[in-house]
Amino acid sequence: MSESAQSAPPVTFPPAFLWGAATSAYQIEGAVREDGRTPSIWDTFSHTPGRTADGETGDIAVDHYHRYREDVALMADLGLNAYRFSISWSRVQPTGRGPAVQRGLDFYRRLVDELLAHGIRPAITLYHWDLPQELEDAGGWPERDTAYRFAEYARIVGEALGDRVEQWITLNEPWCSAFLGYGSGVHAPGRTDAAASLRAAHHLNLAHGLGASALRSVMPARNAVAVSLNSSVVRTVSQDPADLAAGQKIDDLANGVFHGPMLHGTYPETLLAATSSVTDWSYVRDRDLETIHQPLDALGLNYYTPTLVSAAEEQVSGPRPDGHGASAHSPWPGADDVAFHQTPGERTEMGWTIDPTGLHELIMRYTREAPGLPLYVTENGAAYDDKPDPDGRVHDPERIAYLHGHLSAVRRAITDGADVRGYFLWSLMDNFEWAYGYGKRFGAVYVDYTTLERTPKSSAHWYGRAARTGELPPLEG
Ligand code: IFM
Repeated sequence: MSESAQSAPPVTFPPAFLWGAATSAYQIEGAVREDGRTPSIWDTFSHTPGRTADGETGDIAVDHYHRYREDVALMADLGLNAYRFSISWSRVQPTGRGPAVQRGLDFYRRLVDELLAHGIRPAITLYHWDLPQELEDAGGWPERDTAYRFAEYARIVGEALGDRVEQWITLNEPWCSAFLGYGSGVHAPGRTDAAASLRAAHHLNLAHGLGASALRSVMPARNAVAVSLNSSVVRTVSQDPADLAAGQKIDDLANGVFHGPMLHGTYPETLLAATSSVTDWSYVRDRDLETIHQPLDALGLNYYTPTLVSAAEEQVSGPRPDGHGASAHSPWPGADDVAFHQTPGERTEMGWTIDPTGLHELIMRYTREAPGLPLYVTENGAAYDDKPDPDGRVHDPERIAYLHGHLSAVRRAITDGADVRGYFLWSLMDNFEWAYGYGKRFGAVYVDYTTLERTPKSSAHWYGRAARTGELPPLEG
């Protein structure tokens, strides 16, 4: 550890700050055929040969469906005061439409009650990528009807849990659903159609707007409705106009395509122009933008690493080192004239460069874009190749350093005037990292995938201490 980190003044947080951890249903629950649940697009995708590392699936995952009490107790022992989890849509509405399955809702009710009994504030994400397969069979997110189905589902969950859960997130990282799911195809449903990915983006936006009003129509007014965006911090290799234009294009495709309509009620003109060879946007109907532009109570920011681009010397299609998995198809429609570069610096096991300044930049950007809107870091964390010592303990000083750096960046942003109310570490425990399977460990809690035994890593103890004291403990020596 550097001397400056040792001797730096303590980093302290406001007393009401939320210290949470985040997970998502398909990544942790398992029990995929229990209590009426039907396949989601991730069940289908992960069971399709060649789609995930070693053909791994979320069939068992970390068996949270059966071990949720143990997992809540773990969080409480560590001292966390908030937990963000997602609902499996096909557990609640197996065909993606029509009446709810009570057993599915009951599971989440039990989980919420367990959290509340331990003094942990639940934050629900309604959609973390696991569309019911029947809705994909009917066209998926490129189809407008999927947005209406989402609103119906949002209403059902809001009615069931709105009396006991105050924090609600409509969508998690719609960029991944649209562009990795329908563009590059590295995520479910694995389609590779640039025009469909932009249609999907619009219907995800519409789903957010319709879902937010459906939630508000059935929930107490005190509840907060938000969305979690994986907004990119886009940097360019130079200030050359061609590189700046490349940066603008990626910023529009990563950020403006969602925050434009959600926060400002409009798609950026530069986005419409840049994608005009891919789509004519004729599926954006009158009043859609008004519907999407719902007042939000908070904004969730998910941050891992910045994105570095330049103008491409020649047109590039296919695989690029943009950190979003290998595919012959680009997740960036209309951006074949942009080149992606590896940001210099130390990297995590995902190959993602560690740069806490990006988190500060992101928070300050949204402080300007959406003045007065409370912000939460709804995901931030790192994968490392963690292994237990012979004594069974798991030491992960790199993750502690990562958390220290990023939480310090959050604190700097608060000092600089940002209204950041909480931080959710990704992730509570090791889990199914989508197309990477179980090979990438993001957890603060280690999971032995043979026995499913949970062991808090040293980062979990470090983070728990931060949560209990409101102050970052020193780095491990
Ligand atoms: O595991 C994912 C999560 O589901 C969404 N955000 C990024 C995480 C790490 O890749």
